[in-house]
Amino acid sequence: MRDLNGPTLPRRSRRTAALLTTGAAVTATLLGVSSVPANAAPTAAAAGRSARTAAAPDISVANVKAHLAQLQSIANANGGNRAHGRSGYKASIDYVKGKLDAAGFTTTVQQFTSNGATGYNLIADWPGGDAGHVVFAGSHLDSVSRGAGINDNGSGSAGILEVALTVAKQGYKPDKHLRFAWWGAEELGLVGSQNYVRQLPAAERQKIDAYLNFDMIGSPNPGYFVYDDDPQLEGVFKDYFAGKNIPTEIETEGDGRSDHAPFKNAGVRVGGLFSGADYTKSASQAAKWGGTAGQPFDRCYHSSCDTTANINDTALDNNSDAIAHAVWTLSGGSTTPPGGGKVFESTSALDIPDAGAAVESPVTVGGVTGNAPSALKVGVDIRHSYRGDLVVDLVGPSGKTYRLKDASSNDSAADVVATYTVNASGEHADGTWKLRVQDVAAQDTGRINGWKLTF
Ligand code: DTR
Ligand code: ZN
Ligand code: ZN
Repeated sequence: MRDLNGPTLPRRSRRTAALLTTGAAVTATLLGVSSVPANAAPTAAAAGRSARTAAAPDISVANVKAHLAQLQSIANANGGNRAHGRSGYKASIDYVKGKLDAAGFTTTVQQFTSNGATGYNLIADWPGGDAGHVVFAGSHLDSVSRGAGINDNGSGSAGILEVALTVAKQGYKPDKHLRFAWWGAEELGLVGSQNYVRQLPAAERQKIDAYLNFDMIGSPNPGYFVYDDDPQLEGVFKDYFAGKNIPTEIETEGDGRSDHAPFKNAGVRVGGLFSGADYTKSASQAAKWGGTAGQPFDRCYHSSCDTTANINDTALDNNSDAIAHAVWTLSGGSTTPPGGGKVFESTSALDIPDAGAAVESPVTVGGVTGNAPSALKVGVDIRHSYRGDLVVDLVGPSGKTYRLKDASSNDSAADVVATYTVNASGEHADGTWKLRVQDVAAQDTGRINGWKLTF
């Protein structure tokens, strides 16, 4: 380790261990580099990586609330609501779709007509998994015309959106196929979900192992209600909450009152969560859940005060995490990275001009689903007589630059042979990545021997 307080030596004679630059998004470790055959093609991951069923990750309630803030802004900019047939609803669909498209989902917008207005369902499929077994999570995205509908049902919509985006960020590889949906015109009578189920061929319907519905999951005076339509699905949620010491009750007021009904009527197993609407919280419920007895679970139900202020963050957080638990548990997947550990590398040597312009060595990635992982490994092999002269960056397919190593005037050691870990989850994995190296000081020269990306 370089002695930070050591004597300042003349530049040429200093031989100090270097501190590799680490940053928030990048960490580095020094590793030997195995020799690689010239022009190696992308090599598959080491055979036999065992997939293991992964525990669900925590869902960021801050991210869920950020989606709610976006939906509130949309309502504010569109006459105060996000109702069927109004501009605020289509803007809501566009927002959710944009996030999912960027994360690598396959999205479909299904149109229908109700009350003389065009309605929209948004369906998002996570590529991969057994198409014969679908785990399906849905929420209605429309509000009533009286207000922004942040708890009813921005909360459910934002919760499943963040679960879906977390699937992508984690590079989750489910054994079963994952599908998510945001329904239109639920408030007009489950119109969007009924339209979807009605047009679904029986063979496709039979592939749905479970439909999970989330309509109001952040009520300000919350209860923890679990749908009791299917004992196994009810158990998945009840076990989760039991593990968190959160008591639950079965949901008794909802039969037929939300988008799970068309699926249930078509013979699909359904489950879901609910934090309560206009019914009143009893004293015994307040004793176990907190909140206010004698008051509705959501006093702003179907009212103009159903805004971002009408959310209980703890309920939103707990329910979003419970959704992730159910999705991961029911789909039985693994956390193998989206690329399955695939390596893409360049073994082309490239000279680095002394005190000159940056050079770039490209690597093209293909066949990796979704976005790059939050722990993308970048292995570099740079030979140079004074590595303190070098600035090293990774450039993603989007053009975004990730700093791997800064120049350092007192790092006189030779060569940069290291593996960096970069949070590149904002990038599509497929595309051309570049290693950019610049020599910013005179008198020493070197070259890029090669570099590689491991997904
Ligand atoms: N019908 C839903 C709200 C609602 C009322 N009771 C339940 C029970 C289960 C799910 C949802 C609901 C709406 O207004 O959107
Ligand atoms: Zn409603
Ligand atoms: Zn609702």
